[in-house]
Amino acid sequence: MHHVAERFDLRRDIRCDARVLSATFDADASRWSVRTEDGEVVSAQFCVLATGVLSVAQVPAIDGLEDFHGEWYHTGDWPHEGVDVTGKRVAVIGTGSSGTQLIPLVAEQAAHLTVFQRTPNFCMPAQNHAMIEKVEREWKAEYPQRRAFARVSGFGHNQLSNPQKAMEVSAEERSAEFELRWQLGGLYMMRAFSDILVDPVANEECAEFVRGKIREIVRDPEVAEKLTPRGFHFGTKRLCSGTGYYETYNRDNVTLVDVRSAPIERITPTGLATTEAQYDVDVIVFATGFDAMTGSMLKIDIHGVGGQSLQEKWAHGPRSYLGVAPAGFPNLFIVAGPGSPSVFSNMVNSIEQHVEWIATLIEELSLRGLSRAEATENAEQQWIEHVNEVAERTLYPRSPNSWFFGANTPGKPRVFMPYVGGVGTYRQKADDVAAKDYEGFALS
Ligand code: NA7
Repeated sequence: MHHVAERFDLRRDIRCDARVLSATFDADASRWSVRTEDGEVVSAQFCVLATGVLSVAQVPAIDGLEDFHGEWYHTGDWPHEGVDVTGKRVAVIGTGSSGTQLIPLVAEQAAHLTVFQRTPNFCMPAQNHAMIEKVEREWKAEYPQRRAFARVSGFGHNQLSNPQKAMEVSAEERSAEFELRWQLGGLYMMRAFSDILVDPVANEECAEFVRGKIREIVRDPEVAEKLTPRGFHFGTKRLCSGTGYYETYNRDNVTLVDVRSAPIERITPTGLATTEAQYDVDVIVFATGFDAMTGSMLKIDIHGVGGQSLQEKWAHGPRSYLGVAPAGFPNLFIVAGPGSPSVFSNMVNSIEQHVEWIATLIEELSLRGLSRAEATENAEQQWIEHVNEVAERTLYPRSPNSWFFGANTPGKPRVFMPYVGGVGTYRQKADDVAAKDYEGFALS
């Protein structure tokens, strides 16, 4: 980043430590007025919200935290220095991606680790290891092809999808494919068969394979059972990927507490109290996730045409054309937000696509001597319907208890937010819009 900033002389255009409080559109001047916490006001023709989709850390409202005598942290707001849990009694709340990656490392250092689990999720082995020189050479030699493939792929990366359907092949072949994907690690399992996220029978086969792995790895059958995900489809809560996650529960210094059956009642000066027991700890780590996808944007007071606020417009869920441009908010663009592949893809790829697409639109306006682009209500509505229609073809709507739906944030409307039609398909649709003279936008 430093290299790029120097090389392209970008520093003069960057303000650091500038928290934006509001952005207001002035319809007469066709400009955005952006105000920072320091009171500075910047006038801009365009405003691009690149505020991130998993950037607003959420600490659950559990009574008593202010009275806790120990240290506490949120995984999404981790201090760069100064955290050392060596020899301490640690509580980790949450077993999503952050929890499953953090827990094995904390267990190695802590005197004792108590994990407070509400919903067990599926955790794949990350299979991280030191880079093998030959592999690195091969990958680098193929960078252009790999990048080109990723751009048109379903999820924006190079993980090959198996085109077969799960129940088309024999039980042995199915098992071999699942085993191969387990060995490859990370999120490869999602692409073991083409219908894993569509056919409940295929999905259950995959889920059962992973449940078998948990039973194999975790020595205490009761603990294994507690760790076993049930009641939602495999992959419909964001799949986790960690190193030695299930193995960690074989350690003597790790205890798993099921807070679904005995919820956390309060935080006490010395630890946590569930409805069943008190757990004294020195450190509490909240691995409890984020106000996902919309949180960072709705924290800014954004007003478009006629003074309408984004909060009002999105009161029942986020709305925008292509996930990029909310109608009623001219010259405002969103990078990798709801209604686009976003968290449902390799984020880097999706961010690049949006940045290039938005930059091209801005350039096009300037070349034509125009000053304003605004999505029409009609185009926005049709896009929302398309996003929902595509989601309906998958198993996601059947398991709405995830942050994809905003289910982890109290009071948030339950709407499935990402576009699951595929990264390549999305890119094509966005390019078609541009090729058809920005169909669905009013340019003026
Ligand atoms: P996630 O995936 O939202 O996981 C948060 C975890 O914290 C999850 O297990 C939650 O259980 C749990 N949680 C949240 N609130 C509570 C309370 N009040 N009590 C007990 N447990 C709670 O966040 P991550 O940071 O792990 O990952 C975010 C994304 O980053 C991830 O999906 C990847 O895309 C990368 P729940 O499942 O809600 O019952």
